[in-house]
Amino acid sequence: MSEFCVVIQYTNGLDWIGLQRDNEKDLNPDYPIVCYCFGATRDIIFKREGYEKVTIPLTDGSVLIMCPPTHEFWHHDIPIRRKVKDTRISLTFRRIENDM
Ligand SMILES: O=C(O)CCC(=O)C(=O)O
Repeated sequence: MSEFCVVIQYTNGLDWIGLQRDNEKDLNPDYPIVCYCFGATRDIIFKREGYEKVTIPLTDGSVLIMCPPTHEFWHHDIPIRRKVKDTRISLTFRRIENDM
């Protein structure tokens, strides 16, 4: 078992991540996914069929913890925000079963 960190830089509000969920087969389903946020505020939007969408502004210095079983049911995206001119960086930690 090991942990890894993905670093993403959003240069400005035109950088985005499409609708997805973290359900890769090597992800350990018993551990949370933890995301540290720096820089510009960006919204993360959680979506699930039959439910209202949930929008969370990820501000500078905030920490988003996605506990299981969030990803079994909810997708998320970080949509374009044309008014955002500043850079945002996120560090996302995941735990996997097998070494990469
Ligand atoms: O940049 C973020 O805050 C989250 C990135 C993300 O959605 C992901 O890595 O699954």
